[in-house]
Amino acid sequence: MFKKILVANRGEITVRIIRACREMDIPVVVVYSDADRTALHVRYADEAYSIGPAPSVESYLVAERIIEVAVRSGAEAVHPGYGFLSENHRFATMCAEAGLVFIGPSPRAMESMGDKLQARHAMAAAGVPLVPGTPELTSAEQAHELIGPIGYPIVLKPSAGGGGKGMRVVEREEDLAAALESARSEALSSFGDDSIYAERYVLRPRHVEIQVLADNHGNVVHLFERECSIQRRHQKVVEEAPSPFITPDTRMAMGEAAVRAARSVDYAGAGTVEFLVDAEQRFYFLEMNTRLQVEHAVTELVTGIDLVKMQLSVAAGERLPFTQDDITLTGAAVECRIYAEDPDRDFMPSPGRITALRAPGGPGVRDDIGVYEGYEVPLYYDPLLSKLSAWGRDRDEAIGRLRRALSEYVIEGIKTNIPFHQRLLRHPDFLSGDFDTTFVDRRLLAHAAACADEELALVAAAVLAAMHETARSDAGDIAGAAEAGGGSPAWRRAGRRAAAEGGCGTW
Ligand code: MV4
Repeated sequence: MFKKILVANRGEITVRIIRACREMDIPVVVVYSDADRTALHVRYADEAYSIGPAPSVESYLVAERIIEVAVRSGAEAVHPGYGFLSENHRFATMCAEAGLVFIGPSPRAMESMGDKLQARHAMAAAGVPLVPGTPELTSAEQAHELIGPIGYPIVLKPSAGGGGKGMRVVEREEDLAAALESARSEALSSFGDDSIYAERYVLRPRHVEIQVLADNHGNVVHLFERECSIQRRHQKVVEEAPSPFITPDTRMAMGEAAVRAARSVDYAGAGTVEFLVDAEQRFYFLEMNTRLQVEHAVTELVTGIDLVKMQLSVAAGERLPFTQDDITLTGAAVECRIYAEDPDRDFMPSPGRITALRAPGGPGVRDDIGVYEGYEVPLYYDPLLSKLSAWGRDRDEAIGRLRRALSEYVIEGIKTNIPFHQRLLRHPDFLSGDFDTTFVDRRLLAHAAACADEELALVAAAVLAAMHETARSDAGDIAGAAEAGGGSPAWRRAGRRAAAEGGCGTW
């Protein structure tokens, strides 16, 4: 096993990786930017080195500087975490050239999955189901011809993209040429690559992803699925395992497809194969993430397998210690991402000092936190504070524990999205498992906005009623009337209506 490793990341994921290393007696080196001198990952590490100014392009994204620290500190391997350099095949190559093991798949596997057209090609050859789509679109005429047999709506995607960036839905043929033009120029400026392709647009899909794990001896297994449909503007907020939607047959078929996908690119390490699943449980390959994911904890909770330890041991050349038949799914786990953002202000980031902090505990609760009391959350990075997960014998127990844990969580000094989670975890459609990727924006937040409007209307009506009464009774100020108005007909009617309509304020 490695004698020392470097983690090229920050925040809660770096803390998570350090925990695995501690359990394996591996000393850990970390790097930090000027904004992260006092960060938790720096405090947890055995050694820490400054790598530059706060903006990540000048610190966490500077491959040369990170590799230099790794070599200088005597680390043998580099764990990239997620984000930053984690899916950059050039960084993986540079590590190898510096004599460091990159804890992840080969640069070739990363490159072929990083280019979405290349990935679709490889998946088709491996017999993994794909959404009907086109090769690269090179002109409007050729695009019209290729899309004809697929039919509308379609979605244009940049081949160099991923995670929904630069996607464009085209509803009608007459909009194609303009959409293609703008997709191309956005792709060029975002990714330095203007290749675009089209897929049939799947309506109200679920996002279900399969965790895979492979060693360098040809062994590939899957660790079942994570349901990730609870997301807002392409940002996941709640993930769970198993999916409440898919059947055991679909689960098995998706697991096998994911293993074929990984095998076809000689994958090694931990990876995730993302699928869209339609209402009829047909599933289609979307993309493969060649890194450890934010939401890996729910898989760990239902399988009992420590994914980070597995990453380290396969990177060190060891064989997987289990076969597919040894892997079982026990109970259910749900995770919510706790962000420093203000749900009342369109989820704007809410950086600042954490003046009080008490994390929950108790049966079935896991808190992967990256901050501490007194810490100042910087505005330069993703504002993820913690991932709170709960395990239960079944989904209801997991959700009950998560709600209970959220109610224990105290974070003061900054705004967090905890109130959003509390509302979500009581929503009837979430509880019944009846949701798709459009649920948060279309149902949950739309409903909350309507409630806010309704509440405002009720308050306005009540104030008007109170003013009216004040004027009539000549009994003093509005506040007095409003207070007395506990008994006034207008106030009572407003209150009764709000209660009877039930939708608002019940979750
Ligand atoms: C799609 C799709 C519908 N049809 N592709 C968004 C993220 C990126 N990985 C792919 N995405 C989508 N691709 C076809 N052919 C709908 C989405 C999509 C989505 C996917 C997963 C999770 C959330 C989503 C939210 C909106 C759209």
